[in-house]
Amino acid sequence: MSPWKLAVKTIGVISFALIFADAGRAGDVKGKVSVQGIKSAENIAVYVDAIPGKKFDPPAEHVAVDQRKMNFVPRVTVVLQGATVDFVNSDAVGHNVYWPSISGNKKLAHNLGTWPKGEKKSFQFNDPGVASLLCNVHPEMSAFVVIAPTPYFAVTDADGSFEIRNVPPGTYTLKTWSEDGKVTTQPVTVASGATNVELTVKK
Ligand SMILES: [Cu+2]
Repeated sequence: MSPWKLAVKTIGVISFALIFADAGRAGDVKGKVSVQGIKSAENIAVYVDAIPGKKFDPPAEHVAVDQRKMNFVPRVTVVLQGATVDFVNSDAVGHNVYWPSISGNKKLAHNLGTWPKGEKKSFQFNDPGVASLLCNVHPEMSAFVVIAPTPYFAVTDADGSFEIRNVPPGTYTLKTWSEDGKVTTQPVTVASGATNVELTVKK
C-alpha cells in the first residue's frame, strides 16, 4: 500500500472511531428555571427522575450540611439516594437536626439529637423524597435535603440557572422540587455536548 493510501485509510479509521465515541459521550443539561407566583428562582432542585431498569450505587463520598450563624448551609441540598449526609455544627451553640417526614411519610421521620460545635452526625438517606430539616432549639431554622433517584441533579443559582453535568445520552424526565412551587416535570433528550432546557415552576 502506498504511504498516501495508508494515510487516507488511517484518517478514515480514526474519524469513524471518533464519531462513535462522540455518539456515546455524556452531555451536559444546561438551563434556566423561570418562576410564576414565587419570589425567587434560586434554590430549586432540578434532577433526572428514576430511569427504568437503572440502579445507582450509593456514593462513597459524604455530603456536608453545616449549621452556621444560625442557619443550615446550604438551604437546599440534593443527594443521590443512598448518600450519607454529615450534619456539622459550626456554631458556639448546640443545634439539633430532625425531620418530621420524608415527602409526608411520617414513618421516615428522624431525630439525630443535639450536639455542640465541631461535632457532626451522619445519616444515610435511603428513601427518595424530600426531608424538611428543622432544629428544635431554634424554630426559625429550616432547610431541605432532596433525595434524588439518579446522580444527575443540580440546584439553581440566584437567577434560576443550573447545569447538570455528565449525563449519558438518552431521553429522560427532568423533575423540579422547590420550597414554594409545584413539582414540574419535562422530558429531555440528552446528546453529547450541551442540551439547553427551559423550565417554569408555578406556585
Ligand atoms: Cu439550631
